[in-house]
Amino acid sequence: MKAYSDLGIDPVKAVEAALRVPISIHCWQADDVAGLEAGSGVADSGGIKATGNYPGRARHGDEMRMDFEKVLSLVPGVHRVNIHAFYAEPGKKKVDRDAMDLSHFQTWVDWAKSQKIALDFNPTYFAHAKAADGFTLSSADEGVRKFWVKHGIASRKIAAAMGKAQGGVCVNNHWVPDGLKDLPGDRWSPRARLAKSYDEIFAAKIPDEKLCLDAVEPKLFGIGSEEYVAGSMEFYSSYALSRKKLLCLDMGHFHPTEGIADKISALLTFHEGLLLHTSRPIRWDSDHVVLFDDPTRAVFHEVGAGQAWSQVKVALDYFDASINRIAAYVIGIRATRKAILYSLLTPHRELAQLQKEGKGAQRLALMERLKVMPFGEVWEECCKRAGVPGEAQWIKEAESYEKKVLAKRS
Ligand code: RNT
Ligand code: ZN
Repeated sequence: MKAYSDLGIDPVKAVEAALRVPISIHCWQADDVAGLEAGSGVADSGGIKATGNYPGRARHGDEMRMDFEKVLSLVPGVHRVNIHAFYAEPGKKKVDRDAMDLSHFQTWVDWAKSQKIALDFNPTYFAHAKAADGFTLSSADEGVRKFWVKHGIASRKIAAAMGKAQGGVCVNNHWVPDGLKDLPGDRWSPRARLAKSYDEIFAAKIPDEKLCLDAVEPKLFGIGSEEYVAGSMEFYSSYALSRKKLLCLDMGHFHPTEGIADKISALLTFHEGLLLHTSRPIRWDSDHVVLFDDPTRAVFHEVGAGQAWSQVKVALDYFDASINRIAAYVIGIRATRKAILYSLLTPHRELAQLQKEGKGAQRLALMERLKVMPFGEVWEECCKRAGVPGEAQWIKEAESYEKKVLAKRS
C-alpha cells in the first residue's frame, strides 16, 4: 500500500471508487445465448456463436437466477444484470417479440429487487424466424422490417418500465445482425432502411422515456456477415451522435488487432456517453472470457485518464460454453473490476504532466514502475472490503457449486 501513497495515490479511496462503478452482468453466458423461448436454443444464429458443450448450462430462468446468486457472492462491487428480450418468461402462453411487455419480465424484476440490483435490457433482433435471412431492421421486406420496429419500441417500453420499477435508468442496447456473407449488390439501401427503422423506434412516445437510455452497437463483421454489416462503426457513430443516443463499443467488433481504448477520447470529444461491452476476441469476434489483460486495462486506463467514469456504462459481453459457466462469469467480472481499480490507482495527472513537459523517458519509466507495483495487495483488500473471497479462494466455491448443482443438470 505504501508504494501507492509514495506516488500520491490513496489506495483506500481508489478501492472505494472502484467498488462503486456498476458492472452490468450479461445474462446470456449462463445458457450459451440460447434464450428461454420454446424452440429457441439457436445460439449460432445471427452472426454470433457460442462454442463448447461443457455440462451444467442453465436450462430455465430459475436456474439462471440461482447461478447469478452464486456469481454475485463471488464478485466485489456494484452490479447490474443485463437481460435480453428472449429471456422473457410469459408463462404458458407464447408471446412474440413484437408483443412483449414488462409483465413478461416480472420474475426478473422481482428477483432483481430481492437482490437489490438494477436491470438493463436488450431487444433481441436474432434467433427468430423473421431474422433467418440475416436482415431485421434493414430488411427489404416491409412486413419483416415493421415487425422488428415494433420489437424495438416494445423493448424501449420494457426498459423504461424496468427503470421505473428500480427507480433509476435502464440501459437498452440495440444490436442487429443485419449483413451479408458475400459481396453486396447494394450497400446503400439496407443502411437507409436501418436509419429509418431506428428513427421510427425512437420517435414512438413511451411512458417514462427518460428512464430508458438507448444505445446502438456497431460491428465490423460476424459469422455469415463477413463481407458486409449494415450497422458498421461509421453508421452507428454518426447515428448516435446525430440522434443523441449512447454509442456502444464492443471490444470484439473491430479488426482483429484493433483496440477500442484509443477511440474513447476521440468519441467522447463529441458524444455524450458510451456503453462499453467488455469482451475478448481471438482472431475473430469469439467472445472469450474477459481477462485482466492489456486491452482491458487499456480501456479503463483511458476512462480514468479522461475522468470519464460518469460518461461510460460498463457491461460485459462474452459467452464460453466450453468451461464452467459460473467461473466464466466470475473471471470476467473480476477482471473488469481489476482493470477499473488498476486505472484508479494510476497517477493519470502526473503522466499527463510529464507529457506536457516533454519528459518522454520519465513518462515511460513511470509506466513501467506502475507495472511492478503491489496491485495484488490492493485487489485482495478490495475483495475483503466487499466481503467476497480472495483470488485463491473463490474457485473452490465455484468447484463445489459445480459438484453440488451444475453436474446434476443434463
Ligand atoms: C453481438 C453483439 C451483441 C450480442 C448480445 C447477445 O456481436 O456483441 O451485444 O453479443 O446482444
Ligand atoms: Zn456486444
